[in-house]
Amino acid sequence: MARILITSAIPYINGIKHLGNLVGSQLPADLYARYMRQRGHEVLFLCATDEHGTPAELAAAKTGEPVAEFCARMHAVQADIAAGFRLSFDKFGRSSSQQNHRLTQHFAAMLDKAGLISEVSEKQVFSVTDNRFLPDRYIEGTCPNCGYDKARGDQCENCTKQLDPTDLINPRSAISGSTELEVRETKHLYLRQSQMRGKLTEWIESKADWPILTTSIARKWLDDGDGLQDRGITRDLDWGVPVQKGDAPWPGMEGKVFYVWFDAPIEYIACAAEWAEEKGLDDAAWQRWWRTGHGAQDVRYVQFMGKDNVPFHTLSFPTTIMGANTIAGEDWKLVDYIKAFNYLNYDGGQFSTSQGRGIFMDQALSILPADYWRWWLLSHAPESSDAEFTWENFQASINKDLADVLGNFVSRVTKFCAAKFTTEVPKSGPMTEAENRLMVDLTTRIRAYEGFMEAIEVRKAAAELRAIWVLANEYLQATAPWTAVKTDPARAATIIALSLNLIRVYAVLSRPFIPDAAEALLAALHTGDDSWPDDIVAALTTLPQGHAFSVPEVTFAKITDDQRADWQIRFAGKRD
Ligand code: B3M
Ligand code: ZN
Repeated sequence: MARILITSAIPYINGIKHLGNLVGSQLPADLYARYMRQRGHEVLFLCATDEHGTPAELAAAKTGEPVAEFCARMHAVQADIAAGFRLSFDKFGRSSSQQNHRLTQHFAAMLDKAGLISEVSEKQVFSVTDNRFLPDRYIEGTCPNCGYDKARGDQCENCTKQLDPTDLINPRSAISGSTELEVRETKHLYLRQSQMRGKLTEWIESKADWPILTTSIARKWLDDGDGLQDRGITRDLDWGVPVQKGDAPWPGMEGKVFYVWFDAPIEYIACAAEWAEEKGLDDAAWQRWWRTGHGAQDVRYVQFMGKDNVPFHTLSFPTTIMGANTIAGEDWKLVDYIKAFNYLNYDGGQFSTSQGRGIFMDQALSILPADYWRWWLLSHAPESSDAEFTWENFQASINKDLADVLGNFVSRVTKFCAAKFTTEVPKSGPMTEAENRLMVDLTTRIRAYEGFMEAIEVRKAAAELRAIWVLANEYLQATAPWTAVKTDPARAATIIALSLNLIRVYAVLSRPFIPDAAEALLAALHTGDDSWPDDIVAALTTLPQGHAFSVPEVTFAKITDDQRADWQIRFAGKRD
């Protein structure tokens, strides 16, 4: 038994994620967590909301709520939707937690001790009326390029030109509208990532087994002269982790907070502490996952994320961890494997949160159960390249894989048994060539499935699972119990007894992908035996003769052309 720590990139608080976000981190992380738990490993699966930064402040300002209230409300909304998708987090934490405040301040102190932080003086826009420095996005004015009068200090939304606040004509504060702005000197902390180039390069080069997508992005930034620039890790915002050196104040940094990308990955650690607190456990309980001197030397730590998040996880966060470890002498766990994903596109374009384009998690659940989405998304995961969601493909995959292949097998076998025998597993007789071949094929494919799941080859695992389902239909086709029952009922009974057992095996194997359907099948079979089919012969005799079952309701309904057309129109435009 191994111990596996799994984290998914933590979603920003300021809105509901779309299906492209879901398939790029949380969903495959859940697949892996579920599989590893099922195989008897000890798993700690963590995710959280990413609650700091300008987007959170702006979103709260838009709804008129104090930012802390906005975050608390949106956290509950996101937690609810995550539960709806059956994401099996051991803890869904919050980057605004006290634990994260403390750890972020602690790491800053360690990095400072390690000489990896520098203080840099910068000129920045100060609003006299608001009595604060304004981040670029908080300054509005007229775009020098197109004349749009609501351009932001970082970019013009109208012509997309990237701007500096000082480019704006008639600049004003986005908070108060005041034009009483001055350019003042202010100090910020910078993380000296460039000092770690050697160590980071050596570390990435040692990861020969990582997905190419992950290492190629990391290498690109390491090789590029500017890629590993020192980064500002403080901001002039109210909402965030106050800049402190551990418990002590940081002179000159009063009123500033850490940059959201500095504290967000530290939340992976803080989340474990939140988990321990919720469970009433002590610090040792979470430190055994995170500190190599406290038990985490045996932990395998796997991260899941979209490709846009890779630089932060291969350069910045490792700088934080390595800095605290190798220079300041601590013992934090570095990631062992990073699984990154490409993008999922939507119907000829991109999913877009800012434009409300695509299907969002809450909308998805309002039209179909989680399993339908889980299956499609995971079986089309954007691993080796970007993937595309189309309604035609969605309809075709669901109807074929889930309804025709898996659902149809279940309903044929259970209904046939109820009609020709009883709702109990019939008596099994001698095996024939057909059964032997099925067992050999199942064994080969199940071992391949296990291999893909362990390697986190999501699409290949899904394809293998589908192939395993197909074997059952081929077996039924070849043995034709509906014919056999007329001449040789004992033979038909053998086929059906084996097939009923196969339904249990399928429920167990399919559970990481489609957990609700798997539960429903086990419930219909009146069994709590979810043991893994290590030995297929034994697995196919688990439900003995006389074991009662119920004919399940339709496991998967087909998506009709009318439904598809309706959804296609409904989700064509902008989300309101
Ligand atoms: N919140 C970006 C995102 O949601 C960011 C990830 C943080 S992971 C530490 O894609
Ligand atoms: Zn413009």
